Amino acid sequence: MSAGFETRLTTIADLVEAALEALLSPQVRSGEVRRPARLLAAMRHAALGGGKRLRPFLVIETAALFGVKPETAMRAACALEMIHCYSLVHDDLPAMDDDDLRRGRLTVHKAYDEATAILAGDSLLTYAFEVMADPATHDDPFLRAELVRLLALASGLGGMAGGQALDLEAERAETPLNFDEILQMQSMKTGALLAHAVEAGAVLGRASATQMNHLLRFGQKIGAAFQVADDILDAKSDAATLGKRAGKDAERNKATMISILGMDAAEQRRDQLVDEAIAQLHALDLGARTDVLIEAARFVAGRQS
Ligand code: GRG
Repeated sequence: MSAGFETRLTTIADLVEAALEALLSPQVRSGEVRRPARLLAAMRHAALGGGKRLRPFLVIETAALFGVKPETAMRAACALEMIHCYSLVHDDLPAMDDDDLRRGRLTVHKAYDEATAILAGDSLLTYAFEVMADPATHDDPFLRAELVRLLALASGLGGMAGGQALDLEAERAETPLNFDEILQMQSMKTGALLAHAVEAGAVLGRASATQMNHLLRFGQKIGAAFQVADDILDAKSDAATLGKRAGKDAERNKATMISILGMDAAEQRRDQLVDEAIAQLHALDLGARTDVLIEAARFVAGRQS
């Protein structure tokens, strides 16, 4: 990772943190009756003070390809990050992955309680859509409606939540998923939100249909690379480095890219996906403007946590 890329990632993460902090302040907003303190504290635990902020980074940097300023893309970026944080809270619940550690801290249901964690996830999910739909996000109502529609598609039945359902079903099934089924499940569970990040940036930048096509494929490829990298980290790393439990897939005898392909081929596949992602950026023909997204693709694959 170049020093320039690292600085940009940190700068944007700090801006996202500040924007989320403002959205999750105790200040009651117009249309709200009250912000219940314990629920708000649980939402803040889930959304503030941790995470790489990869999805907001991709929204902001994709929009920047088209000259959109970070502050103009920030609310769409925060809405997506809130959906991501909600998914982590619910994924950690006893009914799902039953984890105690996330981002190096106690999971929300451990730090608070299960009912509060469910409600914190619900409230982050609904707040994300409120933020996206708000006129402050963009002055064009049609563009806002499109962002809302695409975020819903990425998060719901045919996207992240659906992918999580397929994953849970597979854990309880007698026959493990095959290669194509894993690909599909992962493209929904993890890939959909990452692809949405790039898609939302392209919508904000009013990308042409051809540009949108290349960027969407770029998003899908890095989503797939991210998940292979996640499987590799789960197998190779430890809780101290990851900030969450490691070795879960093997413990559960779960079918992953590694159980099917083996470690070496999984690493090759991850690198090939990164190359394919970068090829989509070259096809945009935007010169050095895409350099930061090229580095982002490499970062997704090479991350250590
Ligand atoms: C509960 C509806 C529902 C969905 C859960 C995304 C998901 C579906 C569960 C997360 C489980 C998981 C750990 C999947 C692996 C990929 C992933 C999303 C890792 C965490 O994302 P990072 O590395 O996390 O971007 P940070 O903490 O940096 O934001």
